[in-house]
Amino acid sequence: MPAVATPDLSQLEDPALRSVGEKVLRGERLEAADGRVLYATNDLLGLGLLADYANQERNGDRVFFSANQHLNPTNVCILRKTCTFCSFARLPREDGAYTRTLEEVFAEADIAKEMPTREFHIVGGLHPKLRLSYYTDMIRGLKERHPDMHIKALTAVEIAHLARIEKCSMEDVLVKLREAGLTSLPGGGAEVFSTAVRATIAERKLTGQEWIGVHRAAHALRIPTNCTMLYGHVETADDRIEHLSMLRELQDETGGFLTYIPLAYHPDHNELGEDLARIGTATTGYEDLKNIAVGRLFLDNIAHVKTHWPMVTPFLSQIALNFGCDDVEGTVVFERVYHDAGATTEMHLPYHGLVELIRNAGKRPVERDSLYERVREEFDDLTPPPTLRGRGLPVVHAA
Ligand code: V47
Repeated sequence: MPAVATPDLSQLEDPALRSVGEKVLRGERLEAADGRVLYATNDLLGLGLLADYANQERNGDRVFFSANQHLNPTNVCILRKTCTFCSFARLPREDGAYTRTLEEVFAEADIAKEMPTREFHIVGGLHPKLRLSYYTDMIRGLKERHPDMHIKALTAVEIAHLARIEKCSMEDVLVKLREAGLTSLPGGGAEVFSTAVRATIAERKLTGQEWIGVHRAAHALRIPTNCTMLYGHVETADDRIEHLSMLRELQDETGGFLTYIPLAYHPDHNELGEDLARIGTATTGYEDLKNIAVGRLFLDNIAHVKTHWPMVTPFLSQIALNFGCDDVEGTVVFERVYHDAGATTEMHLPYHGLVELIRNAGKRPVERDSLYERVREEFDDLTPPPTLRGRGLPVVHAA
């Protein structure tokens, strides 16, 4: 890997950022006070310069992406009334509630046969009646139909819910899912770990410590997981730093996190957005880039930082590649969690569109699988696939 140019700290506008920058250049771990400086600075370009340096030291100009398809088997969730930030969940008899049969899930997943796809990303709600066997049968059925596919499925909250329903330990749930073919867990459900924040936005959800406990259990079983933070609602900079510190601590202990994904809160069609009078005003690009950069600098022990383009747009994700990010969410195909909350992005970014997005940012695209094994690095013979228009699939117009 070519040597990374050392940033000239004297050029940084914010003097406070310079002393944090010195630590970054020395490869020293940042403390909570440093995190406060990073969140407080208005020198966004200076912050980006430091995060880009930290990322390039690790990853050079390589940017990972995955060919994946999201599946959401149900939006029925017993936390519908108390997770006030969520627009996806429904009560069982509420308008718009749905629960797919396994055949319906398999039919939607079959789209993967017509596209380059290596991963199913499966998340839903806490359904009061769906048993563990629904999910193990689903994973088994998907693996039978798509033997090479990786399955990244069920957030920590869903795992804990299934353990409660089945009256067994979460380890038992994880082992059964793994036997069925599970590869890894997604990072959702973390929100912000602060008890005070959770009391406002997710009163009855797993506590932060419990979320950490599920991931610790998964890592002990050698099931790798992702981690997230939902920002841009009622949390303070200190809440964010506490959250990142808890993720970093678990990673020191287990090494089981693959990637960190900051998730931008979308305020439409949920109670929290109404309370905050924030309808139609999602986070700003400034906040989005800041959260990417701080994540890269603070989480010195997590290999990857991913930008979730359906939330922040493919355009901002492209810029994020110069603000500390080395990983872009995949082709997705169907996205319901953010689109129910007012996201205006397309749902599907075609494979060649992702490659171009990364290349046009001056970076080197690398297709990866769920475990970050490289599966393709040469794209010179890549030709755009036939148009999907008229096939009932969303189409991306620009990248
Ligand atoms: O846990 C819910 C968030 C998450 C809203 O692991 C909202 O690779 C914004 O975790 N506005 C689920 N966010 C999605 C998720 C994820 C996404 C992409 C990749 C990975 C991965 C994981 O979505 C939830 C919650 O934090 N969410 N409602 C909302 N209104």
